[in-house]
Amino acid sequence: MRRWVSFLLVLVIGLGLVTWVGSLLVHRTTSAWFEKDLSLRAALAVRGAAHQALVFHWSKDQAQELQRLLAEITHDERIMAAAACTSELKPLARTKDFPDQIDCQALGLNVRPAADNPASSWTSWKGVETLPGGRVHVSAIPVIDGDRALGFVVLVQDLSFVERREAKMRQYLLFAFGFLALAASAVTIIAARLSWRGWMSELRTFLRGGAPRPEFQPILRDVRELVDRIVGERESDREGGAWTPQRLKQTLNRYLHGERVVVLANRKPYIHEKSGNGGEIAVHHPASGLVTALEPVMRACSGTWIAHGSGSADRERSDRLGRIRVPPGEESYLIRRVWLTQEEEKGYYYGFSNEGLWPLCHTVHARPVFRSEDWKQYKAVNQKFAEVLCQEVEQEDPIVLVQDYHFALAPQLIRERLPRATVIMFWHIPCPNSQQFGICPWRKELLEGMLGASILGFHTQFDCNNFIDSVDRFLESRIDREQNAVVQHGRNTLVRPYPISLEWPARWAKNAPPVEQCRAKVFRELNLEPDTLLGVGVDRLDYTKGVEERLLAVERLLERFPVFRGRFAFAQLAAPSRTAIERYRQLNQTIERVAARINERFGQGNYRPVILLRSHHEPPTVFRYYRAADLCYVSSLHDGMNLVAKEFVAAREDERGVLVLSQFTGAARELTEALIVNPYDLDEASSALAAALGMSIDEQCDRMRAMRAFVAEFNVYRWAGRMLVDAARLRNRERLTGRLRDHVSVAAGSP
Ligand code: ADQ
Repeated sequence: MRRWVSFLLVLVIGLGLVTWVGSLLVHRTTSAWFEKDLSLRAALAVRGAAHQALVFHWSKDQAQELQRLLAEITHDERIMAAAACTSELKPLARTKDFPDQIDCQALGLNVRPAADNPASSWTSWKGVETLPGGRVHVSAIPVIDGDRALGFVVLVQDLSFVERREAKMRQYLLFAFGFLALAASAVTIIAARLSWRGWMSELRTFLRGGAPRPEFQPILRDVRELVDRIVGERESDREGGAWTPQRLKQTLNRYLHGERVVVLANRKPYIHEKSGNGGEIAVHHPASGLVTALEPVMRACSGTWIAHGSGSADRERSDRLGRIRVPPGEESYLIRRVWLTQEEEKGYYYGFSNEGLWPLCHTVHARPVFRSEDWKQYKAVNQKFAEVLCQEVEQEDPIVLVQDYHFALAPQLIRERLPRATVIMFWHIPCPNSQQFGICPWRKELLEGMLGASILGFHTQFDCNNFIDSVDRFLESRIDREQNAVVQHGRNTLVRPYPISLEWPARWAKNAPPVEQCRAKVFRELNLEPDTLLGVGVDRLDYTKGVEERLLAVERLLERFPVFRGRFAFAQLAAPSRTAIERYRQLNQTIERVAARINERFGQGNYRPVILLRSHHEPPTVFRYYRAADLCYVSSLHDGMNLVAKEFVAAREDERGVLVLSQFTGAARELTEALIVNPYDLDEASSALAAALGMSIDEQCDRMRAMRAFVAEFNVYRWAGRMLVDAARLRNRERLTGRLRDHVSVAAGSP
């Protein structure tokens, strides 16, 4: 509709302009024509048939006869009046209605250059005069008898007919232009309709398998990709219903013949730590989104998880090769721990990974630090892990899942040792744009390392596009935009979005006590009044998670809405993280300072608005807090996905509680029923907190139900299943191509 209105507007303006210019031109041209025409008529009237008689009566000074002659001349319908003036510029005769304003003296000066000039120098004169009755055309024509000038005749002609004719012509012109413009528009619309139809039928032909025209290639590629993806997803979902551990196992059996999966990650799901003085050994589950997502997948798939043995009791609890079966009591898969020296850990983990790549990939205005010593360790550790992985696999073409930015070089290193391996690399954090990526001095090596993978997964299409742009900018390779793949050294790497999620139902929610009990226990632990409204935040203490902004939003809420003072408390579960890095230590202090200030401003008696619980909490505790809360605020400044948001949703079987979620998380694209905020905008964030605290139970239920349905369907088994099915298709294709290549070389070698 808007397009039509704009089209009509442009049409009308264009038409107006053309008409205006046209009528100006018409006016000028027709005026010139008509004036010329009138002058000729006047000359003809005086010099034609009446000329002899004029000269005769003039020379005899017969004024009455002259008047009769002049009256005869005015019989011409356009000549209104006529007069005769002597050579001394005096009136001699005139018709009845000759206007008084026109006098012989004034006109004569134009006709007779000087009093004593010869007759040959007398000239005709013409002009337009404006009289009370309208504009008239005046001609003064000399009357010459041999070499004697007798005087001149003045003819006054009506100009109104010129204006009438001009107006008529303007009307015709307008009509003609209007008609032309409408005809042109109609032709354009018909042409556009026809080409749209042609385009659609081309598209249909192509989608049914026909050959596309080259100019349609780019759009057809997008359409085909979208259709393929939707159809693929629908089919695989329809085939097996909901994604469960059983279905993931079946998928592995069906597509990958039950092959074992090998995971390479920095973290592992079970860390053995010696506790305090007693020296007892406890098992910890690390605060890590990667582990949260991948552990249920490994329980479903079996296989080996290779990771850094970072726990103080990891060696004691592993065999000679660093292996241990987990989960305790279930023992469905194997963890292989890799031992790193302090120097390696410092350079590879704290240095290059977390002071270099982590800030490089997150747009949070933290400066990345790149040291060549760290890079050396990063390369060496990637090499070490790749070697361990090759020891762990039992066949030439294993399925390997390389996890995250700690191992950007590993896919290539694995490929060099096991050329037939199917390597899936998943990047858990955002992928920066090419400009930002270009900051890294070893950008080419990183990209080449990642391209060793067969499939490269990111959370969103946006991240995939950023990666492909960086490859395009920094490497000599071919981008196959139709397949969303990078082709290098004759090998394809598919670049695909696989938004990560949680196991469903979440194990920790399933095993948790009822919501009321959780709430009661948390309220007891925190010493809260029964009518307190409770908010929670759960994070590793990392500057990308926006914990400081979150506390400031709580402060702003209490400033703007005094009704919540004394009633609203915010519990922040903050697991210390990467404390060997200065930036993280600073963050710890800042959070402590801000929390103390807010508590001083708004606290009274036992009431503290901010409750900082700065330690690692095991999943049952984390889930207890989710279930006890009225709201959960996730305020990341930039986050690949953010599983805390999904965990909160998974924890709320009672369909209560409100999620306030930063727009800068991958999760915000999926959990659209959350209250989505810009965490930098404290007014907006505090308004959302207030809205969450005042939200009706019905609305809470509606929103929570929709989000739970989404996370249930798009769970982590689906995430892994889709990647593994894509990997299986790729393996199959590669096997067939390999077989074909073997046939060709055998045939070429045969006599
Ligand atoms: P993370 O940065 O670790 O993950 P996130 O996805 O939010 O972030 O996962 C954090 C996990 O740690 C959650 O399971 C949470 O329960 C747990 N956790 C947080 N604080 C805790 C605490 N104080 N005590 C105990 N446990 C705590 C990275 C990316 C994310 C991406 C994941 C998965 O940065 O964007 O979602 O990988 O791909």
